[in-house]
Amino acid sequence: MAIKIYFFGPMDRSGRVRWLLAEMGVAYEDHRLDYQKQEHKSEEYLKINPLGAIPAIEEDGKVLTESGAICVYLADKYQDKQLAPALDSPHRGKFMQWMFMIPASIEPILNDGFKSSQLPEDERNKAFAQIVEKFNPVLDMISDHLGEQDYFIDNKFSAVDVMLASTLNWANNFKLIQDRPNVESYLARMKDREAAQKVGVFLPITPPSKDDE
Ligand SMILES: N[C@@H](CCC(=O)N[C@@H](CS)C(=O)NCC(=O)O)C(=O)O
Repeated sequence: MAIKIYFFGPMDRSGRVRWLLAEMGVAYEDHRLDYQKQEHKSEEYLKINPLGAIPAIEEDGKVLTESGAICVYLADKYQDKQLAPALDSPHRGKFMQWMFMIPASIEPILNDGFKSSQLPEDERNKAFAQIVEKFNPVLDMISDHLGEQDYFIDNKFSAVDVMLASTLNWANNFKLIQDRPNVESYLARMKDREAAQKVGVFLPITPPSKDDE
């Protein structure tokens, strides 16, 4: 039975899961929720994810939530596609660090960016300056780790690239990536990937709705 993916639109966090599966050539079935109608808060969907968030996947009656955990699970499940270092690889530790760090420590900063964009101008500028201050060490860390590699972990395309590029794209929309040529060209390379384009993960962000299809 194909993996079922709950999502709003191509560019939300479910895009990572759909992109990863497209990279691996694994079939999946989309189950689109209408954000405007708040279908993710419906009684039916809250049985899938009590937090009322996407993505969630359903496979053989089992549900998984959290984009990072889903991507680790899938990359490990389809080990032959080599999108995660093996358990005994010297690169496994760093792979896990970034798969956790992106949603747990980096995205909360960007969520603050989203909230601050809705404030009145003077408060917005102040809040944004704080976000830049918090985000710059993250960018330094990313830029230093990446160096001149094409891909983030062991210079091989992996699930970290899927997670990281979608987060960097979000940061880029807030114009948070400045003067980092290696990070900018990395993001451009990820956007060029056929599977990413097929899934539409880097389409311009618009309020998610059923009409996006
Ligand atoms: N840490 C979660 C975050 C999930 C999340 O916040 N998803 C957003 C869409 S990208 C959502 O469902 N928001 C709906 C809401 O919070 O009402 C993950 O990485 O999966």
